[in-house]
Amino acid sequence: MQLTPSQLAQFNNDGFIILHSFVDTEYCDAILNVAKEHLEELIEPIETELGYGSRSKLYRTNVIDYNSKTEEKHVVVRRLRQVYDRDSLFKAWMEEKKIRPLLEQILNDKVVLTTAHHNSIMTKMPYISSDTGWHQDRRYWSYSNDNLVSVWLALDDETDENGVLEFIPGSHKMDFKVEQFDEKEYFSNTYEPNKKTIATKVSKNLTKGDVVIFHSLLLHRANKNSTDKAKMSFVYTVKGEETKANKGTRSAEFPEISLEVIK
Ligand SMILES: O=C(O)CCC(=O)C(=O)O
Repeated sequence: MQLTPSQLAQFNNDGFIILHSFVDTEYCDAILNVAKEHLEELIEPIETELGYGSRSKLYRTNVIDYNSKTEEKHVVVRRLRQVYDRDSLFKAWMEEKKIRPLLEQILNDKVVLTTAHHNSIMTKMPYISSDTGWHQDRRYWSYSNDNLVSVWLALDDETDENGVLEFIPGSHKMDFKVEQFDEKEYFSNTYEPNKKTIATKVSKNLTKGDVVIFHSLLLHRANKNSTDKAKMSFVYTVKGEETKANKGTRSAEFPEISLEVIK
């Protein structure tokens, strides 16, 4: 399976592409079942809702032995981290061959899994989760260039009510100034000059099994979850082989997995 020239042009133009019904329901359910066990047992490393919102830029860039233990008594999980090593099912999805040719096309390079950053099951718990502000995934990562994309799998339907993803098409190619971002590098929605850009956002409802591939510089956000059921999504990041993690940063402290070329 390959992207058509017009799909590839769409990715290059918009910074994201949605592959509808890419993964079947049974596979999503199997991943969900394992993820739910890890959530019930609170298997570390876990990032909590509090940790997700309150950590400094320095922490997010440098700390590698993160876990939730010291943070709070009643843990509200925001993501299960380091999922590649948690279960063969998670590993299998991250190494799935069907998506590889598309990633090769998009990266125009050999595909390498990064386990340092998005290597997670994102969870948005009912009612108590927060909005996710406008951000670029790349902001806390440290690489020689920006040729990285995140692969988002909707393990269940994602709607306005439970935390729909929103994107600003083309923002991966825009030049931004430091003052357009707040101290945690969220793209400020109160800064007047940003409002015109934010007005171009698109909201993308997802159905269980849909996959979104998006550029590491693409501005995106998500609503909080106002339903009584957790929103769960699997997200991992790949880079081109030519893209190198900068030494001495978190990006360089976790293994990378080079994936065999599949045409
Ligand atoms: O809140 C969400 O579901 C989106 C999370 C996200 O984009 C991120 O953590 O990078």
